[in-house]
Amino acid sequence: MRRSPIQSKTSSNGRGGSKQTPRSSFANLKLADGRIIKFPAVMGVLNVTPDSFSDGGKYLDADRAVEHALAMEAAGADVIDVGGESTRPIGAVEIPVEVELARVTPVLARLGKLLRVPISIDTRRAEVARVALESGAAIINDITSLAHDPEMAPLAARSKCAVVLMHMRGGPADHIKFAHYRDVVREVVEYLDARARFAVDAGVARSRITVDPGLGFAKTAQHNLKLLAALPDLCALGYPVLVGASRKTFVARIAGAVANGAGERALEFGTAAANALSIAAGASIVRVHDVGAAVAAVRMAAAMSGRDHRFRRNA
Ligand code: PMM
Repeated sequence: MRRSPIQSKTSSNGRGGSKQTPRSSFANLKLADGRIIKFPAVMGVLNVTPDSFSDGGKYLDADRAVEHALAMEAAGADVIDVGGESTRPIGAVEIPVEVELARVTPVLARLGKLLRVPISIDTRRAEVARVALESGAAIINDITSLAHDPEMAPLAARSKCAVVLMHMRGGPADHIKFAHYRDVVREVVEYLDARARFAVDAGVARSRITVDPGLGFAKTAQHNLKLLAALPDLCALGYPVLVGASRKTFVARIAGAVANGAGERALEFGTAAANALSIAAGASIVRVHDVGAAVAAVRMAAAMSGRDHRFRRNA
């Protein structure tokens, strides 16, 4: 019998008795084209936007975007996530689909031919996802968990692409208004469970689904910390878990970027700590801006938590 998400909460998070190290049972993600993303994996972020929170405006120019994607691949990224719509917590502007398409299409067309690693498209719009899949993208990363656009789930099912289902509330421009929960862990776990069932009912294979707590999306720093502490509960849903902590406001606040003026280093090291601990807690993918630092953190965390077969104690 399938365990309910909340049963698994008390059995796996250390508060309910079990002392077992939480460990993801997923070795990899098999893509429809035969490529394999080995876990734990690093997803490099390529925001082709003028206003994304951390890197807005840097890669709006297609040449610079392509160059950066290739640099992230060379630094060890396992997948490149291309997005054309900003979701910054305050001040994100909703853009027409034509604008999103105009940003990502030229970049995707070139990357489809140049990159060896798979491409994921960060969009909630089926039209953008369709164009990306035609250019060779293999993953749809939908921050609305296929809920925004009714055409998204059928497209994912038809194309046999992988999907990332992320928790959020509200839209990219106003999610911060919805950061109110009775029990954030329970509500996020139940939401992702329901969205994964929805995807499966729509024809997406279970083996192609990854779930994501959506750090910073309708969440305060406290909510993000609770979700990070409860990653084993998310893993217990039975899907690989993706964590996107990279350079987010809560990392800056907690790591001291705002208070002590050591901005950049606090963000870098705060992000690396969040990535390492997420992998040690069972996450399978981290979504990051600084790929080189993340690869090192993820490798170390994987070896220390017994997830790197080369360094198992009895190997
Ligand atoms: N965060 C952002 C955008 N897309 N997708 C997933 N799956 N998970 C995330 O945490 C996530 C995302 C916003 O961050 P950015 O503006 O730095 O890309």
